[in-house]
Amino acid sequence: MQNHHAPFFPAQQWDIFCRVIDNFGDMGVCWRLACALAARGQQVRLWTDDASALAWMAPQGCTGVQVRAWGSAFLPDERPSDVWVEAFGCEIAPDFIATSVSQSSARGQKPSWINLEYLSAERYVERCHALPSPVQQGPAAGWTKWFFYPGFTPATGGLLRESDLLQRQADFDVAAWRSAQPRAADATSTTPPNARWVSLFCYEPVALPALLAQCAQATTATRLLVTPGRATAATQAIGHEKSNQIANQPLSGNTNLLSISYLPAVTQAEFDEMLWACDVNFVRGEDSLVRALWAGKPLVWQIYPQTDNAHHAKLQAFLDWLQAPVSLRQFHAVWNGLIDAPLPELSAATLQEWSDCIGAARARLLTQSDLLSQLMGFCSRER
Ligand code: TRH
Repeated sequence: MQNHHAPFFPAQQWDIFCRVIDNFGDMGVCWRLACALAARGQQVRLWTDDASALAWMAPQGCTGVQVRAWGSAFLPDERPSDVWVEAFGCEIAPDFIATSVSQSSARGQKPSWINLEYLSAERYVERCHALPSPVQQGPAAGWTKWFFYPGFTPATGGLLRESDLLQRQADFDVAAWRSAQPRAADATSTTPPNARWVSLFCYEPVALPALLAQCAQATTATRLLVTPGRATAATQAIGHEKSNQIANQPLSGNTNLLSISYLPAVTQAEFDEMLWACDVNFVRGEDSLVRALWAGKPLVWQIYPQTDNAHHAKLQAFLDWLQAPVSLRQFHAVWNGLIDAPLPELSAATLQEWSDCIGAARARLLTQSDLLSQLMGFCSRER
């Protein structure tokens, strides 16, 4: 069913191709894109070599989205593709291309072929967004792929932002969400009302022990919500005993100022709610960074590390776009291991400064067109 947000686009058949490298971001982005397309009345097949994360990310599935095994054949009488989205340079299976080429010559219409790239705030993104890339070899030789770069400025492909996101955020009840959380395993009493709620979704930041120590020693209590997988393993590796020792140090006359909850894996919608409910969000990779920007709270990003340290320039470009204050830059440099220095203190004044910065960045983004509107517009012009 076509919804009222995009009456201009006829229902089309989209094929999204996703190969999972590691972690959850490849599937996370592709699944959000697929569901957002379906919400605008489009039909989607999502071809993937590893759908396992969907068991917790989206156990409810999504009407209008079919998940298909990578390399599997079309079903009899299936609708041919109108748009291919090759996510993160994953290279569509040659058999799929060959079948589609013969279908499209019979039909007299080629699909639009989109190469959806990784998110970056670096300058090349504006230069390369929407450039053609002629296909030289294989059954689709002579066709054209189009680079589509997500990004943070109007000259890029934008960011995924569902049309009902702002309404859902406005309707969200932070107090109810917090009171529904089970008590932290190490808590001796309920979380004080003035506690700072902090979410932790990260890899293995070297500064994690420093963060735990800082939270334990602060004058404000911290309720730390640790996501499953690498963040939990990294936190637990620091050791319950050690973190309890840290937490029980009677600094400033306080004890037990840090309580830690280890969360189960939740759906993407519930993950977003956690970000809306917290005062500070530690996020990582690609998709959760975007979701933390929409949450509009102080955030700290652990960028996906690359072997050649290419992520350093990518991180700086993001902080430049963000117009990050010095304390936020310094915290990111330490958190991402770019420099070996003490972790700046998360004082109330510092967090206020970060909050102003992220709020302003979010406001800038909200004046720009979202990724899906741009992608659909691009494909309808290109066809
Ligand atoms: O998991 P990631 O580190 O993914 C990374 C990055 O995308 C990186 O850029 C890419 O190169 C690499 O994968 C291969 O972080 P990201 O991108 O934030 O993806 C996490 C997804 O998992 C996101 O969609 C949110 C979702 N999620 C849930 O839905 N529920 C949960 O409980 C948790 C912890 C995450």
